[in-house]
Amino acid sequence: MKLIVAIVQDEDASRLVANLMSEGYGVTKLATTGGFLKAGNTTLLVGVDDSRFDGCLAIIEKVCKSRKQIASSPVNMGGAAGMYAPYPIEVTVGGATVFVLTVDQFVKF
Ligand code: 2BA
Repeated sequence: MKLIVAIVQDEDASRLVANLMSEGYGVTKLATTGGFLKAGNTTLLVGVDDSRFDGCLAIIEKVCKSRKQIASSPVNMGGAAGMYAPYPIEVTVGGATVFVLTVDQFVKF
């Protein structure tokens, strides 16, 4: 069994959960925040049997789209006090960042 930890964009989260649930996957949805953009994203936990692992990844790949976003990066303007000005940069946020963990044990009480 595997535990899939998938960080996805909020815009894709509801459709992804609906697609996974309709295919019989169990899903836990967490509201999370990206460290770089400091914007909300969604982390899904999906426990899957090995035989259904590829199918789960295929759904994540199909539903989640990469998008460009503008981030404000502080730029040092110099000076003794260290003045910073926001400088917009474009970043491409991936469709999904996926970690796969092997599950040693799975119990429900
Ligand atoms: P954020 O940390 O908010 O990052 C959003 C996007 O900003 C990233 O997209 C990447 O394109 C860009 N980015 C991140 N750090 C950067 C940096 N130091 N310099 C320039 N650009 C940077 P993704 O790579 O697709 O990541 C999307 C979200 O997935 C991340 O949101 C974070 O929440 C999560 N994530 C990505 N890699 C991770 C990792 N190794 N461990 C834990 N979470 C991760």
